[in-house]
Amino acid sequence: MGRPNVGKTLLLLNFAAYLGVSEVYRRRDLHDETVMSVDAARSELVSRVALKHLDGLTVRVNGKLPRGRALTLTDGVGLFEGVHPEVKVRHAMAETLERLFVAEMIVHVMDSRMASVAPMDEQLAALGGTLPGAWLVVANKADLASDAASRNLRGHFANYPVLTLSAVTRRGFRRLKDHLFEHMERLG
Ligand SMILES: Nc1nc2c(ncn2[C@@H]2O[C@H](COP(=O)(O)OP(=O)(O)OP(=O)(O)O)[C@@H](O)[C@H]2O)c(=O)[nH]1
Ligand SMILES: [Mg+2]
Repeated sequence: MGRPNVGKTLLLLNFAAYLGVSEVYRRRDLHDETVMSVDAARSELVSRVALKHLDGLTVRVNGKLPRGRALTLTDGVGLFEGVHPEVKVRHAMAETLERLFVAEMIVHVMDSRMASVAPMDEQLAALGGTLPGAWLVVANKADLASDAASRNLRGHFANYPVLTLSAVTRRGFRRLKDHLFEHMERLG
């Protein structure tokens, strides 16, 4: 999860492909889940326009996973301060926030280029520290950021593991996978 436009959807889809997954599940509402290819999802759901889609997106990973566990990865809608005028956006935000309390791990995605940390990110990370699921901060878009900017973010969230990566170049995906799998081993 994370604020709009930080690259959550592209990260989910490219990481799914990296794990060998070729299909994802798109849920428009409770009764309508469709299967689509990772490529189709990338062209339809990744956008420079923030909050362009509010659909749920789920990746199910099968295969060689630690302790024979199943792995389900889900996308979140962009979170922001204030009350959005559209009911659909408010519902999607509430659903995303609800997952904070049930997920076994949260990946909190930020844009490495941020000059300062947004209040929404501060609030999410503070809440994350109190929840049972493990919290991982991902500093995305590293291909566009200076090393100093990435270091700044790591310094700011010194109490959390911070992975600097790029959803576009896939730099850092190996470390993301290792982190996830080690967490699955710990969960048993
Ligand atoms: N250069 C670069 N661009 C990226 C990266 N990750 C995402 N983008 C671009 O950033 C834009 C937003 O990506 P999305 O994946 O749609 O972002 P999101 O966080 O899902 O946005 P919302 O769903 O609106 O909250 C798109 O134009 C992506 O191509 C990255 O690591 N590097
Ligand atoms: Mg998205």
